[in-house]
Amino acid sequence: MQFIHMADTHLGYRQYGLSEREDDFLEVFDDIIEETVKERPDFVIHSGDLFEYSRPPTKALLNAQKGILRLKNEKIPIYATAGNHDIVMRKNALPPQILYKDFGLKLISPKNPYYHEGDVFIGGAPYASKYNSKDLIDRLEKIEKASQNHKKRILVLHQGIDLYLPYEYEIKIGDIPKTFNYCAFGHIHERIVDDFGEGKLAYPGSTEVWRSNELEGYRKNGKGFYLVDVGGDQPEIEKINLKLPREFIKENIKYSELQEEISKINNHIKTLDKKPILNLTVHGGNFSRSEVYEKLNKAFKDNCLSLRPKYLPDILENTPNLSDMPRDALDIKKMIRGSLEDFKNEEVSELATDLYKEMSEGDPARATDLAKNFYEGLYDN
Ligand SMILES: [Mn+2]
Repeated sequence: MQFIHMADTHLGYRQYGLSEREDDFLEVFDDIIEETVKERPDFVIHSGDLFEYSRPPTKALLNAQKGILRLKNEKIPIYATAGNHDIVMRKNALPPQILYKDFGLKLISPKNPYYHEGDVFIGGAPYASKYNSKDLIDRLEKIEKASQNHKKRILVLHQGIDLYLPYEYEIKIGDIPKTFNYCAFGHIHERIVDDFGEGKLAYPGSTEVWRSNELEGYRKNGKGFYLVDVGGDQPEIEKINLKLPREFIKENIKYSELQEEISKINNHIKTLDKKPILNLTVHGGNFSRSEVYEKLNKAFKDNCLSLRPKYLPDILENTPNLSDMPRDALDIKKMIRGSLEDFKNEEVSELATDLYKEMSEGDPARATDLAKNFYEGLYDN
């Protein structure tokens, strides 16, 4: 009994506002579907964040439809639950996955919390925020009960766990039932496989580089999905890596070696099929940003998709180092929560911290989406 476990495909994400990046995410999804058809698993599990937005662009919807229809034609069932990106802060809102019901997708939702695939039990819930974790824990109890008489039991969730995300979790590891053979998680974009309870707990990670801070994990552990065999006593998990369509080049360059490094990178770019994304940090020496920018732009404007330079001249190195300060001293989220205390509305303070996160280090378009969804949710209720 084999299945494919994937998550966090984020279809419709237009990274850096580039349509090429939107296409990269779609291409990776196509590749996963191709691989799936080759592997011929008994079924597929998608643990949430199929889409980047709760109202995805048509192109992303069509791409997902094409893939899911392909699985249907190959008689490979797919089970999916909604992640925080698929359904944003709207109680009882329907995630876009529901569109594919007639194309064979089985949505794991509060209405249909579990299914049976042969003698395998597949149960779970959509993403719940930290403030709804009590509801989630109640749900988990019921799902665990329903699973009891099945030989093999799979739990599908899209949540951050305190063990892996000590600052941004929604659920504690102790609150997850321990009697499942395989806990198929989504949400954390790194790959994680751990022993847990009677079986394994796994995050397959995102399928593309969604934020540039995922690069290190990608280089170390690859990106892709898991092929899981639950036939034996313990699940066997095979990590399947994909070749991503586009390279990210991330380099730290000493100002004194700028010319040399530019020609090295240019030589490397000549070997690539697609224009890469360049994350370059120039450091050391006293240089002007505009001078360095001119040089980089001249060297790379025609052969890279996006040039994202950072500058760290020596002069900055004398200013106090923020990372030396105690973490609490600069906990902006805590400060936002503190200043919103009078509202006594945790959803408002969650909205504020999410907006802060997206607007400072994330995606302004997503911030707009969050705000829109929040207000529409208010009017709906
Ligand atoms: Mn995600």
